[in-house]
Amino acid sequence: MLSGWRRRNGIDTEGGKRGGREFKSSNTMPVARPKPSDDRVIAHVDMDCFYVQVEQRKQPTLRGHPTAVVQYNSWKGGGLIAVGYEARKYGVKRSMRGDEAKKVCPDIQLVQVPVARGKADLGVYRNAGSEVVSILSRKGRCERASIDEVYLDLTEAAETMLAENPPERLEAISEEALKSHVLGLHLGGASTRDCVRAWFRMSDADHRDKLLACGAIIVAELRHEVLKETEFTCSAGIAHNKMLAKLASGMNKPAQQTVVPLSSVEKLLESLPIKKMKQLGGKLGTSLQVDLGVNTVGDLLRFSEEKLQECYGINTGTWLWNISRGICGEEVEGRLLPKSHGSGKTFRGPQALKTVSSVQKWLNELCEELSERLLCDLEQNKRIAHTLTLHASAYKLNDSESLKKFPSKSCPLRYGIAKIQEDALKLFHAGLREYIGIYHVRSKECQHEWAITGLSVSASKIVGIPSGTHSIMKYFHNLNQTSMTTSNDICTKDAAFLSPSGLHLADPQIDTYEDEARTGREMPTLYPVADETEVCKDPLSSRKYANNLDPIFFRTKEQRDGLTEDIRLSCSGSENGLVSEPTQSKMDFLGPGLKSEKQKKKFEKEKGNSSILRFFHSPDAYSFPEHACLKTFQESGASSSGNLLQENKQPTAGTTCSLGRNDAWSYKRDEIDPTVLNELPPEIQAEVRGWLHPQKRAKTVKKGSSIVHYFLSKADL
Ligand code: DCP
Repeated sequence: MLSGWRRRNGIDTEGGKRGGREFKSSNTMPVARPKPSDDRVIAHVDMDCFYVQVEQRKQPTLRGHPTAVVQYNSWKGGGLIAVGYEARKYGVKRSMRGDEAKKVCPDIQLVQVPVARGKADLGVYRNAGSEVVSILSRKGRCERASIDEVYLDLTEAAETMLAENPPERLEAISEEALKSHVLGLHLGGASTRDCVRAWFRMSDADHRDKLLACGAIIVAELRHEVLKETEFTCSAGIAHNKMLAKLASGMNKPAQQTVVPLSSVEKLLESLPIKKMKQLGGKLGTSLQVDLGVNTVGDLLRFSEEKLQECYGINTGTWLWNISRGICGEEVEGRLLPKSHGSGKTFRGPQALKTVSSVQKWLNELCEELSERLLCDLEQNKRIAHTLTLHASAYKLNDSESLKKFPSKSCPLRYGIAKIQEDALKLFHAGLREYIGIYHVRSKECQHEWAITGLSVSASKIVGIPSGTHSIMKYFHNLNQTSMTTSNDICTKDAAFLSPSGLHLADPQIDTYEDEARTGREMPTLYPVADETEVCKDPLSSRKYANNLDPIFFRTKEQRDGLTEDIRLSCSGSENGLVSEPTQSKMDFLGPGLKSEKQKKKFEKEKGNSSILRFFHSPDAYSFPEHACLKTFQESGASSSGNLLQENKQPTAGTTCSLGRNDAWSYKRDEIDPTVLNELPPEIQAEVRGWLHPQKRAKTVKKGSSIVHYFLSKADL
């Protein structure tokens, strides 16, 4: 009998491949044979009980008290998602409900996760994570791996230190560094601290060990800086590759660091339970146990690479062969920003969604959040996402096969809340059709055939926009045209094929990656749940095991924002007024006048920072109001080119001009920040300037270069 993983991934009992093709699975590791990597210095830094520390920093009175952070739902005191170390001493665990935690630790302080749009709002944690990342990235290449985890490549810094200021020549080694745990160090009667000092100062040590010693000193310094500047403690692992560093960072917590010299690797892996290894906590790990009798990583050494490939495919087989020897060629990616954004929510037990309208309501909320985060990303980092993906978990009512997975669906991402919402709903319908069958979708009874227990939307394939606003404009122009072609006939595809490695899950970055990785934290259920108790029992293990199970766990927090949406004054600001207060948006300078002194001041302050992005920020500024815009331009004669033009009927100075939606597009000419025009392409600048100042208006504007043409796709002209 095959275990689930092998059966699902097309491996037969003899270990061959079914169907004549190599399987692709969520557990296929994207591995080429790694280059020898034992001269690198890699650190993995992990914040200690991260959400708790963030809450304690917000409320310093919580410091020193047993504290835990609970999910916002009130059932049995809410689900614990982070437990402080003081509370852990009493036996409080993340798998507990608040009420249970109170029983074992009556003094425990339970802090609620902030809530927005009916779901957890992790913005405060995300921002705190960014603070830490900005400090940790000071000494080398830094990869933000999740909301509270970072990989650092400190090879260069360690080499420089070794060349210029090696540990044996240091007058003093910091206390923090001396507290390091160095695996495999023989104490020989001396105190640990003395042994560590001796290890650091060993001038005749192996070059690779010396590099690690330098790395450990650097990491201790960085951790100290994090503490000083943010008040957060973190733990770290220092090794020659990412896998070993990650393994080590969890070995001694909180506020400690562990070093893995090359000579200690074999021993470390020999007895390491297979399921403790990253990527092996789920079905693949189970398959190794059940099918191959592998219980520790060291047990894998019994199998040849060919055998492992035969059992699990080329990539996974090679990856397994490598990890059993402590080999990992994965580079630390220089990436401080998320690879994707996502927003998701679980609907447990009776909260499961059973109608399309309830799904749509929640999708709208999730898309709004996603859109908002995409807008922040665009504005702050000049990045744009290309792919929208919908993940859902569901079960079929009265169906013994209800474990069937709801297919994830993707399509090109169109900016704008409404577009994202519209596309997400289409993706949902596409998934539903596949999930329950077209016949059932059409039948009237389908309303009660399925239930959705988790929904998430995510935005991926995020790339930087080439510098220069002209490029930005071009970028969006092209994007818009693409959108136009797909909007009516959304082309969905399985999310699984988004990544070059076949599946999102196949990418080891995904499960550790930043916010999205923690997506699962909002959706800790994998499978249909009839019993809420069951679901809530172990959010941690659900999340961790989910890494190998269900894509929905990886992507809860992505999002896209909308250039067309109304935005808040601050991306990280309050949740209010996303759509209700267009006049408070950064587009005030295009809005119907400044309402108050405060607003005026803000406008003055922001004037110099004016950006074309503000233009897009206005409600429906980009994607939607094409026709409205066209109409009003025509009416006002604003454009001088093409058949859209009429004679000069430009508004006179000081009058209000409507560019479409009166509430958001009216403006007083004098209130327009001229710097925004500089960001438009030259030919458009000329046109707009002419339109604002008729007397200076350019006489000729190339046909087809009007602002209307600029913003509209050909299809609309
Ligand atoms: N988290 C969550 N839901 C989960 C698990 C975690 O929302 N099921 C959040 C809260 C955690 C943060 O992610 O504080 C980081 O998770 P970790 O697994 O790194 O655990 P902690 O940082 O809380 O503790 P540790 O010190 O053991 O790393």
